[in-house]
Amino acid sequence: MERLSRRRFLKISAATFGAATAAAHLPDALRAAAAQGEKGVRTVATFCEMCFWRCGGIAHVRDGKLWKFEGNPKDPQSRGRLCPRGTGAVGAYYARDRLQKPLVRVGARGKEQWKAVTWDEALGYVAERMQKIKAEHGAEAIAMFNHGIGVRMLQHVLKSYGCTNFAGPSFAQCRGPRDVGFRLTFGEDVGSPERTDIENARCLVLIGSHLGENMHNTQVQEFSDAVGAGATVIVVDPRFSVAASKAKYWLPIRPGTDLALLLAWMHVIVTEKLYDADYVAQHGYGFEQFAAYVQAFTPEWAYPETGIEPELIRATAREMAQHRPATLIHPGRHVNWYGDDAQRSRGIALLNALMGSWGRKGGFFTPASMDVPDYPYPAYPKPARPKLDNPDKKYPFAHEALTTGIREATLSGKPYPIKGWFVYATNLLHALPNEAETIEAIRKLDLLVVVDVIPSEIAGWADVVLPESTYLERHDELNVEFFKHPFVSIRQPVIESPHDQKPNWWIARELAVRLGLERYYPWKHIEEYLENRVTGAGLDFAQLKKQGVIRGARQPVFFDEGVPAEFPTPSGKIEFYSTQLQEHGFDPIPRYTPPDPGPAGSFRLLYGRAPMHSFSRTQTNPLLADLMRENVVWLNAVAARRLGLKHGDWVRLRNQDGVLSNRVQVKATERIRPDCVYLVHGFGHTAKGLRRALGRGASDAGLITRYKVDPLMGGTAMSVNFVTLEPADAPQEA
Ligand SMILES: Nc1nc2c(c(=O)[nH]1)N[C@H]1C(S)=C(S)[C@@H](COP(=O)(O)OP(=O)(O)OC[C@H]3O[C@@H](n4cnc5c(=O)[nH]c(N)nc54)[C@H](O)[C@@H]3O)O[C@H]1N2
Ligand SMILES: Nc1nc2c(c(=O)[nH]1)N[C@H]1C(S)=C(S)[C@@H](COP(=O)(O)OP(=O)(O)OC[C@H]3O[C@@H](n4cnc5c(=O)[nH]c(N)nc54)[C@H](O)[C@@H]3O)O[C@H]1N2
Ligand code: SF4
Ligand SMILES: [Mo]
Repeated sequence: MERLSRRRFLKISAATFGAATAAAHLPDALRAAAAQGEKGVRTVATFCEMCFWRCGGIAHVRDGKLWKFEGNPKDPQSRGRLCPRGTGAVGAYYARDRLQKPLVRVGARGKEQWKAVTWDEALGYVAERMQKIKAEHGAEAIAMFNHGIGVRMLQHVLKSYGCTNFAGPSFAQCRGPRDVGFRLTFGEDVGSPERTDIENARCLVLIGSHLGENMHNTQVQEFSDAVGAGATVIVVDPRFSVAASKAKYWLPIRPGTDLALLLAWMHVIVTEKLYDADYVAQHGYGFEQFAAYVQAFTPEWAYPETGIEPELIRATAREMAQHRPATLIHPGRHVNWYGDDAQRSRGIALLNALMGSWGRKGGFFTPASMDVPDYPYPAYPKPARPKLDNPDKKYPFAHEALTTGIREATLSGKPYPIKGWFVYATNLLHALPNEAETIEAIRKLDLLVVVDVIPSEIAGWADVVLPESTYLERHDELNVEFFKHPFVSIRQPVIESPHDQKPNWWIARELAVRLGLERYYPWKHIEEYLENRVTGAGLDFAQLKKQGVIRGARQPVFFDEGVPAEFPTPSGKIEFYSTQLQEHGFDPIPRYTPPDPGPAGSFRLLYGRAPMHSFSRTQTNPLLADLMRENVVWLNAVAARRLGLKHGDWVRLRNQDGVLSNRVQVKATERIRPDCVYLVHGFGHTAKGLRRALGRGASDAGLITRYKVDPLMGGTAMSVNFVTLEPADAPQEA
């Protein structure tokens, strides 16, 4: 789950409105509307879940049929506009490849042979298996993998049951290293949504962050505002990304050498005294050691590493300094690349510190949230054993649970056995590196339950598959976001589920009843839960349901506006030199290690996003598949010629361990360096039920058999795989 943990927030009390009205339960209203043969247009305000940004939108139903989903102008994240994926919401509802009924496995695991059962049978079976695992191994032996806001409700039942091992790929496979690097430096995370003030930046530096392909909505809109206002954009990427096409400088860096560039930039800025000296003097700790350390890393030193000309390094460093403090070196989000990722992120944090951009307009703001009380649940039982994803704090700076740590423990049975996995909204076979390891871990289980909306690869390995209603068909936990503008938003059903799908809260509650945990459910319908929280905050529940979002008053978010400049690090300052790292035997100031060049004649495999798809979840969405049916492999045009390949030729990729991909077309282009190739993530599906996507494109995940683990925080770096290209036959035309 993309949540913030220990960040300082400006909590505000919401304005008090009139007493809330008891609401009609929308599902009943929907059923009534449908039964009467609904006519005309009806709208419902809710929020998107095509990714984790949670944009507010307005769904339109016309003559009883789901028609369209548009941005909600009241919502500060969507600002009235959705990204291409968000507008594809309707396709998630109409997709023919949806899970329709609960399924229980009949064949061998992974064979995708099922018996359709009733919810009562499915949940009864799950409850019985859970009780058995608890009796034999303890409740901690059931772990949960999860992603997205929907999981809160299922976590509640599992925590009530005594489970303690919960993890999502958003930490060890996504933003973890970045949040650790920034925490070590400023004492706080970057968070999600990121606390970046892109709209006011005068100079924006994007290191791999491919905004425009990475479609996180507010960031893309702010990026376009900043470009429109004449901000200088500097893009560092081995590939000429969409963002690079808007940039004044494109630095086509040799993959894996960004820390060398960062050190050289800091060298220029320190030796030419271009940094914000007052800010550094007032807030910095260990600057002298840092300044002495960066002396060695001249642009000439960095040149053979990065391939970036020394004069270009100098020019870009000076350009950054010219616009400070409104110079934002974007921290990125998916940063699990090479294994030194937390230290590279720390390098980015330090460069921002030199610019004085933390806490400043055009840099990083301090997010604010509405003060919405939790639901007054009874206390959870105390787990008998501690979490096992990071035993003995092997990764001392991991501040969230590690998915891959749970996988490892499942494989080894240590420090205690894990016998059950509950998987909610994460396709582990595409999300975790090394599929074979995941499958081996699954083989050790007594129970694998998957809650999904489509028959994904991970669902294919389940013992029980529970079909969830898509987000336009359900309520969810409230979205109390930490953002530049404090707000609360609500998800509510727009239309009934087309088959026997159920929402997460219903599944969780029904499971609780079967586990004898009713006492943890003082409410019967989620609206009671939501109303309790919303009215507890002094907000009008009816108004929230009508508008979809309630905004609080804008609060100070910058130091200049009165936010105290506090840094919850051990020194209470911005740590140019980290004694914490030193005490744990790590480099107190980031050290560069050159990346492994890989086998001769092979290309480093890089991957990223396409604007119209989210991970591995949207390829069966008819609307989004129409925009991009399969991925292609980006290959440098000169390298292609050398290999005798033309644009449009079909190839398969073979990785260093012999794994062969599905066939994919070559995109021969000058827009990528000759030492790497690039795939959009999420394609190359193998699950039989994903008829629209099956066998289309190549899976980056399948080729990521190797990964490097970040020693600070346990993140799994995945850009350490190499491929060669083999000619393949073109597919037969249908
Ligand atoms: N459309 C769409 N948007 C999304 C998502 C989605 O699924 N679909 N997912 C969202 C999520 S959860 C995340 S985490 C973000 C991820 O998006 P980002 O954080 O922006 O990016 P990454 O996926 O880390 O990086 C991909 C880019 O890094 C470049 N790159 C690869 N190796 C290197 C290198 O060594 N150095 C440098 N400087 N660049 C390199 C690639 O060429 C590519 O342009 O996207 C978010 N936005
Ligand atoms: N090889 C490779 N691995 C990666 C990445 C990469 O770029 N390449 N990116 C990494 C990053 S940044 C991230 S954040 C993670 C993302 O990892 P995941 O969040 O696991 O992403 P998805 O592949 O979209 O898998 C989501 C699953 O949830 C299901 N789902 C979608 N909506 C719902 C819903 O409403 N309810 C339920 N119950 N299920 C739903 C989808 O059908 C799908 O099976 O992956 C990481 N791993
Ligand atoms: S960024 Fe796009 S997909 Fe993500 S929540 Fe917003 S509209 Fe939906
Ligand atoms: Mo991510």
